[in-house]
Order: sequence, then structure tokens, then C-alpha cells
Amino acid sequence: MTDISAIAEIVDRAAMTATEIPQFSDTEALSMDEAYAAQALSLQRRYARGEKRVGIKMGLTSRAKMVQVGVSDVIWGRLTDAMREEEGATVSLSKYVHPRVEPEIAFLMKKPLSGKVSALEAMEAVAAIAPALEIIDSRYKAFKFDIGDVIADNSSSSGFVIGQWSDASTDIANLGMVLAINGEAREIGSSAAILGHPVRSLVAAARMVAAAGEELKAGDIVLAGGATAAIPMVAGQAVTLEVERLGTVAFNVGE
Ligand code: 0L1
Ligand code: MG
Repeated sequence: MTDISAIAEIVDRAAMTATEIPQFSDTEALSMDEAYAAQALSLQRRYARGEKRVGIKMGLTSRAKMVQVGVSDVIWGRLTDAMREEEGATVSLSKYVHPRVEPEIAFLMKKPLSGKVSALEAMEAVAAIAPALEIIDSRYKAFKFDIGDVIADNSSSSGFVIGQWSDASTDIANLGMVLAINGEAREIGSSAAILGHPVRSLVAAARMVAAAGEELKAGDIVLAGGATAAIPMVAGQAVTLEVERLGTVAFNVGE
């Protein structure tokens, strides 16, 4: 029988010490239920150390990434206060194994949301919208995993930076997004790459947290998912995301 609590301890320790681990699927693949149970238990370990849950991230929200990993639904992970990096900060690589950065849209919730909701109901629960950068860092060797591995590893969630909040009524259907490194555009995409419209990611978030017996709470941040491929982080990079209408968000990569 799969030892969920042992798996939770392994992924938690790997994230805490920025140490890579072999994939569980090398020996025995985890079911989705087992993987989410391991993720939840690993987060309990962080909460017990004093970290606070501040929201969730949605992953594999682009068709290209779903095909790459061989799944037909999005995945999710939990965000804690310790994962947040300040806008404009220098982020140390020493906290991560082999981090990558990807351009996202963030929602700030003003009301609880959970279960089967419409896009309209989801948007009515949003206080504000911001450009965001997610730092994903799979703890598995060579950034390789199957779906159970990645879910157990908190869906590669490891860091995030949020820009200025804009009014929730801002039309985010098809916003140009440019991810630049040291002033040079490296990835160009649109918010429409996030499930066709980022609000669909919020609708999926409400459905998925409900399945875990949880809810999105007022004050929660929801990262809607990457709009382009992620870029490996290297010391010395100045990372900037510019999102049409929403503005910019940036950080620097230190040793
Ligand atoms: O945020 C994401 O879409 C990443 C989810 C996990 C897959 C990966 O680490 O690339
Ligand atoms: Mg992401």
C-alpha cells in the first residue's frame, strides 16, 4: 500500500532543502487521489512550521502543457506566504532546485468561492486582478515527472511575485503578455492561452478546491496559470512581465 505520509515527508523535505529527488513513478505511480492526499499532507507540515496558506495556483492550464504531460484537466497546488517574493526583489537561486519563471494573471478574491460556479459568479467574487510571475520548481530530477509525481510535489509551486492590482472589471480576455529577460522579449503570448480565458481557470479552481473539501476564501490569491512556456532562471537575469492594461511585474535573479 502507498504510504502517503512518507511521500508527503519526502516532497516537503525536498522543497524545504532545495534538494532533488527521484520520481515516485520510477517505482510505483501515484493515483491522482493519492497524489492530492500527499500534497495536502505535505502542506500540513509547512503550516505546522508557521507558514500561512495565502491562496492556490492552477497548473497545466494551456493545451500545449496538458498534451505535454498527457492529461486532460488542469491541476492545482497551494500557495503559502513563504513562497511570496516582493515585486522588484532579488530572488536567490539557493532556495530552489532548478527554477523556471512563467507569466501569469493573478486574481484576488473578495468573497468565498467553491463548487460548480459560472464564469459570472466567479468574476463577482474577484476583488482585483494583477500581472504575476510564477516561479515553478519541480523537485524531481531533470524536471521530469508524471502527473501523480507533480501533483504530490504541490504542482511545482515554489514562488510567486504579484504586480499592481487593477480593477476586477478590467477585460482580461485577450491581453498581450511579454516576458522579457534583461530587456529582451523572450516569450510573447496572450491571456487567452490560459484555457481560452483566465476566468475559466478560476471556475476550475472553485471546482477543484471543493473536491478537496476546501474553498477559495476572501483575500486568497489565485494564480490562473502560465500563458507561455517557462524560462529557466539564471543568476543575473532581470525578469520582467508586461501585461497589456495591467502593467508590469519584475524581479531579479541573484546567486
Ligand atoms: O504552473 C504550471 O503550469 C506548472 C505545473 C506543473 C508542471 C511543470 O512544473 O511544468
Ligand atoms: Mg504556473
